[in-house]
Amino acid sequence: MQTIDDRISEIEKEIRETPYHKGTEHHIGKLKARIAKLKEEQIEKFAKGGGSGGGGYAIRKTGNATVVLVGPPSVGKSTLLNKITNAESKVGAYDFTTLNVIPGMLDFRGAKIQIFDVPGIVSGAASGKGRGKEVLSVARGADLILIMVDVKTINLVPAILKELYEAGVRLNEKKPEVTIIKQASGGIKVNATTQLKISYDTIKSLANEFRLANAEVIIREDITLDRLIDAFVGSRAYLPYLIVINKVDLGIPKNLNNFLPIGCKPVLISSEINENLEQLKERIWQSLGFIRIYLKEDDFIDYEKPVITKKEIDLKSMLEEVSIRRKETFKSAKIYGPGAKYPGQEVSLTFIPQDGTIVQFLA
Ligand SMILES: Nc1nc2c(ncn2[C@@H]2O[C@H](COP(=O)(O)OP(=O)(O)OP(=O)(O)O)[C@@H](O)[C@H]2O)c(=O)[nH]1
Ligand SMILES: [Mg+2]
Repeated sequence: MQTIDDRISEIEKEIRETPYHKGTEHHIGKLKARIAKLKEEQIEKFAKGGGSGGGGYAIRKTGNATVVLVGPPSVGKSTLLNKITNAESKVGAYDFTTLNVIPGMLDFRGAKIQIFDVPGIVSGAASGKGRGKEVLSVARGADLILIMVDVKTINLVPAILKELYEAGVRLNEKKPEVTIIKQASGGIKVNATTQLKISYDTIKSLANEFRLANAEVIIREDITLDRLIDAFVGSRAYLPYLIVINKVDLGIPKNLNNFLPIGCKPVLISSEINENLEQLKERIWQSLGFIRIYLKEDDFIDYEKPVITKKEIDLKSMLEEVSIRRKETFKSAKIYGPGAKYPGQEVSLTFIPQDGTIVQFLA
């Protein structure tokens, strides 16, 4: 029987053999959409914990955020987890020491950051090599991905990025500016706020491929075929990431940037000799976009237990996330410290605080 992988390879071959131009764009779009659907089918099996390969990992997420360590075997993922969290994950000088998801909790600046140590991944992970699919489905549920290699395996970064992409993870990419509204009749209507490179026919055949006969598709960017397919698939994970290079105690290679995405600033560490681990925690914090808010009640400011929230979140949304008494009654706030024009400035709940802002809610 033909497996999903066979079907994918067949369609990929057809794409390679079809020249890309305006006249073939909708056909290529259709083929790419088919691949996207098949891959999604594969990954979803694992995300649901089903599938034939032993099923996915059912891990409970707790804390303010979840970070997943993705990398090849033996780069020191477990060693790092043991150093910066309360976990004890087995460390070994051989590949695939870790066979399961091992959670650890990093306490940093009042935030509880859950870190998952997972089995190493190799090329082909997304199509099922090793524990690849399970690992990648855990990665999809993360808030931040740490791509971890060591000084000897930096050349594997592009392959890991590719595996994550294949698994539906979009790193440092904005969600496509597309809204799809299903309708009862009227066919496929496209409403673009900007000039589009791709044709109406292509958009229509993509929609049909995703079983949409009647819908309004609103597009607010000059979208590529791949991003439009992502919008139709709908379940892509748009995540921030950091590249971590371990074992710098063995020396730092000179050609490091050849293998890294342009503009990426890797974190160079040595888990074994505790080099730069504080800087790594700082970068994790920054990448998660966390800030601390200190609550003030009467004259008491709780510096011990800040509220951990994210940049660009207003006081109203922040309140929804925390458990404070009488929060429904709050109508405004007085603010002090960073972000306040003067101590005790009165603001509405649409105010966006900064890291360190002291907030006294007023009923
Ligand atoms: N020199 C050096 N060795 C390290 C460092 N960190 C880890 N190691 C060694 O690298 C080997 C692999 O470490 P692990 O932490 O088990 O690696 P892993 O990435 O979890 O490996 P898998 O679970 O097999 O995927 C062990 O022998 C560690 O002692 C480091 O900073 N420097
Ligand atoms: Mg390990």
